[in-house]
Amino acid sequence: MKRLVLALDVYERERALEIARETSDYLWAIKVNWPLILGAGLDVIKELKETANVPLIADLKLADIPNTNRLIAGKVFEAGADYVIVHGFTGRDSVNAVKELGEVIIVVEMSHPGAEEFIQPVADGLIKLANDVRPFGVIAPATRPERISYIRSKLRDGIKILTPGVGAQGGSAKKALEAGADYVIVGRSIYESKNPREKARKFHEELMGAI
Ligand code: FNU
Repeated sequence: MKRLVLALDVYERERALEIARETSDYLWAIKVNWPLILGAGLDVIKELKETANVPLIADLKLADIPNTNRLIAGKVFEAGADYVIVHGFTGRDSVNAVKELGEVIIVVEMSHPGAEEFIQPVADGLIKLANDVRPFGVIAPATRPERISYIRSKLRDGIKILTPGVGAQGGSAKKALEAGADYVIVGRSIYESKNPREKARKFHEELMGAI
């Protein structure tokens, strides 16, 4: 089973397609975020899917009123995204507006230091929201594996945990998986390396050996 998600945060279409082609053997999915969508346009989603033949996650972290979330998500699913990442703090109507159109992943706790300021204190409420809404998955921080374990202990069975923060942000892929994550998201450690394919292979093997 593949558990690696490539966070493809480059601006250029050609570079994105090349890295996707090189690494796809080791990926469960590719995640695109605003940098690539703004740099290469929404059509890059379909091109990446054709090139890499893996699911595509659109990390837009939608955080708007239901109508605006729906308008944005509609375009992104239509462009070929299989999953859209949404913030949960806007409330269940905003999240459900996206879920009516396709699979969602809800941010429960972010990986950067500032997440301790406002998001971590409300993580329990966001876990409850996820348990009610039943998304495909939630985001939890690889930078704090103990928080992955906590979130896993409260999360309804079947909801996946996807975890960013490995490598460049200091987290360990193996520890994140041992703590209860299902998929590990890695960006800079792969796409900034001299040999992205080899780096992706190493992460894949680390993840295969972890549990
Ligand atoms: P890398 N990301 C994150 N932390 O890093 N979606 C979160 O809490 C979160 C995210 C994304 O550090 C980030 O935007 F909810 O280069 C980037 O696309 O490995 C990727 O995960 C991490 O990239």
